[in-house]
Amino acid sequence: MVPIKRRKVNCFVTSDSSGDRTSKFPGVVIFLLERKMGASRRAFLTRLGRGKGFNIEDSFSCSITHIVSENNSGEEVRTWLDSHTGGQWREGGECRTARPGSVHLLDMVWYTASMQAGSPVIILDRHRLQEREKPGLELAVVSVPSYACQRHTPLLHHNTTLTDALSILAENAELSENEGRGVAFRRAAALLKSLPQEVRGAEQLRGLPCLGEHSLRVIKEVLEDGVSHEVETTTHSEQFKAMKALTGIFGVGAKTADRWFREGIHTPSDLQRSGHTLNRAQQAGLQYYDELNLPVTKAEAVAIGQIVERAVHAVLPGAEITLIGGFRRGKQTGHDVDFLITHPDEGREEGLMPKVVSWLEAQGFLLYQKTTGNSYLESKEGPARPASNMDRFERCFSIFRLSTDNEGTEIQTGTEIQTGTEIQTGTEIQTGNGPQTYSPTLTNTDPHTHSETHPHTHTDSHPPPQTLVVVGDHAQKVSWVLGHSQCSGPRSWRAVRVDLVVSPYSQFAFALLGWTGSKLFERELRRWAVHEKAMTLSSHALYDRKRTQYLRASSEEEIFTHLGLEYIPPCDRNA
Ligand code: 8GT
Ligand code: MN
Repeated sequence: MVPIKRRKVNCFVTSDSSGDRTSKFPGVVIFLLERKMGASRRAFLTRLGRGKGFNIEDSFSCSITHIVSENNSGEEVRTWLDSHTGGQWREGGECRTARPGSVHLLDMVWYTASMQAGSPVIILDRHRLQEREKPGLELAVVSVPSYACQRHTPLLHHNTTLTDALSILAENAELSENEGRGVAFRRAAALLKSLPQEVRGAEQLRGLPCLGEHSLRVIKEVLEDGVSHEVETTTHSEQFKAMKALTGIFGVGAKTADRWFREGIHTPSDLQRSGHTLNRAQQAGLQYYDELNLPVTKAEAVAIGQIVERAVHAVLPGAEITLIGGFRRGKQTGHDVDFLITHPDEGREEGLMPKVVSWLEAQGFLLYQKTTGNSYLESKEGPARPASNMDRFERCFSIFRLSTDNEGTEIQTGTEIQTGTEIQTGTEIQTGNGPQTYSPTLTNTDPHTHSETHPHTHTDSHPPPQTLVVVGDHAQKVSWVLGHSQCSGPRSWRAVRVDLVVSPYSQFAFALLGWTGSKLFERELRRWAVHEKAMTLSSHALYDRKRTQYLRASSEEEIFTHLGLEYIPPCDRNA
């Protein structure tokens, strides 16, 4: 510990000494620390900065906002300042009390970048002075387990700049159908999301699993330069932009989008003009393109949950409905809403989906739906690996018509949807813009408007559609988006993608685990099961290949136990 000397030295001036020098950048008052820099280099850098209109002070004073040093750690600079200003530079010192706000302790890289830019650049993490590596940091890092399903991965984490960069490369690889490469980037990103602190230097990554050569290169580039050249090139590439836009159409996968791209189709409008024959899903995807690319809020998810609940209970009282997918992991928005439906009396759930769909269609809640039947059968050999990750539950891919109107008669269902994350209906839901009150209301809407916008699933014999209503800022945003879409004008409802899955009660825990995500977390669970436990995990069952038997479970916790894993709650599965 360096004793803090309560003395003023001649380089510390308490008055604002910057007043007599004009600056192009008010609010930025720089002090170059001579320590390790040397007097002549300091003089040169001072002249350079002043020549570009920067305010650079010769002595330290209360007006200093940016302290720049070279080859010093944060600790060294703080020690120097403590001993030369008697602690006055610190927040809480007299100096700072007179002029609140903390001083930026910066490395020379910030100064040289600002000189190059001709103005003070935004302070990035790599511009700040590095702290000396704390003992134990690497130890903590080395103990990070290598499977994402062994780690806690919260929604909010410390390394978003790095994970955003890696996610773009993952997305690009997936759009190019390079699955292996996509997974490698996703694993690297997932590892960074699970770290308890921000990564400031590549040396902190020593000994960490999941970081391949390519990912490491990108991470280092972002740490050093703030951006990655490859990520920049990707985001600006015509192909990436087109592939994103085209796969953003519901019903369009990477293969189809790539074929269209090669034909010169880059946007949904190009596709519309092309005269291509589209299947029913793609037609709906194109028709509701803007809305389906607008995030679904939690409030909207809850409102849809109420509709689903009414539909399910109308045809099978006692059935249980659970909100799954990203919303169960605590996400505030999603690209769709996923529900899992079951009934405690095994067998009662059979054939449920067509009845639920009929009810929803009759009430005018569906703009599109495609239902697939249950094709799962346990075999002696164990669950066969499906050709894709698709499971074989009774499932309905749909597009709901959710009212954003403010009028109507309020209804109370008095029941709750199970979410696992305790999202309750009828409660205040916090959004970025303050509390959003949910008042689901039942309204009759104009059947004419409806049949015009949806030619596929409705006939004139249907009664006027009814919709639940979402009230709040989002409703305005929807209207705005629609006002700029190909629709004839703003309207009082939006389209939302909804997935419904029906599971037999005995498979419910597996379905719940399999459908909660994230996709990478699920992939890692299955990889762990196969490679570490000689088991096969699916959304239907867990099969022990050594004991040649299925392992039953009635909760997610039991499945984690069978797999020899610590239980990870849904909010920590955001890998
Ligand atoms: P979102 O906010 O973008 O909607 O995020 P999400 O809810 O996490 O993603 P999603 O694409 O809606 O998928 C929800 C979960 O369901 C994911 O964990 C995904 O792995 C899983 N899932 C599918 N399709 C299938 C499937 O066919 N079978 C199983 N078992 N899981 C699936 O998306
Ligand atoms: Mn989802």
